[in-house]
Amino acid sequence: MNPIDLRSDTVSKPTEAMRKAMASAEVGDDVFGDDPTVNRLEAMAAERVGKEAAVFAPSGTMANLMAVMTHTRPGDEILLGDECHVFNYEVAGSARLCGVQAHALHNLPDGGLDPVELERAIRGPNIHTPANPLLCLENTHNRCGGAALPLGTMDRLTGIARTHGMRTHLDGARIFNAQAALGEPAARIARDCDTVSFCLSKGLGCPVGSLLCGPMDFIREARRNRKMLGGGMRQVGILAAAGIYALENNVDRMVEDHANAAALASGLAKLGPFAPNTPQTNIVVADVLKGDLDAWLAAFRQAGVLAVAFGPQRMRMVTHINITADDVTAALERIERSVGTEAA
Ligand code: TLP
Repeated sequence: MNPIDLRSDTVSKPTEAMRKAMASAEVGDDVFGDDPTVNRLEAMAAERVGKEAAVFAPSGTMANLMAVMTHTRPGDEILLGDECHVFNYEVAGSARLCGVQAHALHNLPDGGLDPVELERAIRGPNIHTPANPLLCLENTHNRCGGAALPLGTMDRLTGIARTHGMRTHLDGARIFNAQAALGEPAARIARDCDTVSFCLSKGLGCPVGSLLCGPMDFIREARRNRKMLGGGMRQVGILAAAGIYALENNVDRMVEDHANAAALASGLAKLGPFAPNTPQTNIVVADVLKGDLDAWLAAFRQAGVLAVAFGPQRMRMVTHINITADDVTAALERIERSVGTEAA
């Protein structure tokens, strides 16, 4: 029995058509700026999110790190949500490699921040305090169950940052899921963010890669920082070709992943031991009401469904390009059987 892999949208495998595009990619040494396919992807990415320029990065983690490094100086303090990826899952790279302190504000369940709390956190000029050059937001918000932050929230928070002379970086790892959920173009969602990163290797279905997008001079500096971090890649058009293919073919289909996540959550809710969110996008998080999380994850695995722990009594399941509506039905049947066994 093939496991139905819902651990993340990062697990998706490139389709035949994507592999063909990769195999026939024209390449060159990208550190010299010579890779025509990378150049095309970067131009396309910048255009899709409404920014002047873009730089290809090996991962979302490095794209965010390059953003923080380029926006700040050692000793600065960045403001972000306490549930965001930069704060929780990037091995404190911004502290270690950029020398910045993170001030984490309480994330609201919709992925946003309380504007009053944000205003209060921004420090005025004082001989004792660090400077606050940067606010980081995340849309869609992974740990907030794939919440798509509405435009009103984006505009309000970026407006506060701007008023205080701060810049905003958007971790838009899944910004095209936000686009699909909100019915607003990614460029509008990121409009008032100075920079935005997004991942090719999640809902877009590519094997590797992320883009950091922003003003031309910022991206020039970010490219230097990428080199310093060891992220200067050579004949990487082979990966950029996957990104171009995905931006052309895999964006509009994301609504299917969202419908599949909704079906998965409503099926799970009927089984009893789990309290799932009502997913807006492709991420289902479910609280375990009965029994032990690790025992459930093991039982799911045994039944042929892969999920991950996402908190002490919380699991996460993510739909993606390799998961069909039939897979969701099959996953629910398998889970239902394991619930029966656990109950017995
Ligand atoms: N998220 C991964 C894990 O690291 C948790 C996942 O399975 O969801 N920003 C956001 C919002 C992300 O969710 C991720 C990956 C990243 C950045 C980092 O991307 P990569 O994995 O390419 O470094």
